[in-house]
Amino acid sequence: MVEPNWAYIGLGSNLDNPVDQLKRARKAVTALEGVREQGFSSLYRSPPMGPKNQPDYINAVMAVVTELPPLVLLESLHRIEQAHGRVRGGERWGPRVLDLDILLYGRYCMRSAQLTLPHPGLTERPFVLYPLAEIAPLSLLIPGRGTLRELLRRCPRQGIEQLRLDHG
Ligand code: ROI
Repeated sequence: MVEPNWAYIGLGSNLDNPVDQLKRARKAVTALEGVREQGFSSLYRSPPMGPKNQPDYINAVMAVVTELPPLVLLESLHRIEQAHGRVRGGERWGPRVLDLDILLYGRYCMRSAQLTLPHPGLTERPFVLYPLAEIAPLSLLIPGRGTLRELLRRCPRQGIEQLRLDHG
């Protein structure tokens, strides 16, 4: 266990009832020992980035405070993905039942085979930045990339649809 840190987790799914996948994943993350939920964005629908021959994605972002070190948190998220029937090692950028990514972990910067922080896709993905902006301050510093406000300015809100449904 380490000192509590803020972390932001990206959730995505485009198979097997994605809205339901994200609701169940939220519960599973909240139930982890050493993890407390601080916020959860709306759900967003967007066409697939990458190969187009797959269903639209549902995405959301979750804020937590955690005492788990980054790689331990990552392992816990992988276990949740597996419990949801995620099979790793499928087609690169192919469809998935559940994807849980650590987007940010405090001000940590790291690059290892298992984990890169901040998440390398964060800066240009509207389906990550706009939900993040719902639950994080615009002054949030993305280490090495500037503030959330600056990233939003460079990333048009394009192709994402905010779902108006109760996902509590
Ligand atoms: N595209 C969208 N819209 N949302 C995702 O979460 C997502 N995840 C992926 C790839 C295949 C890159 N495309 C995506 O892993």
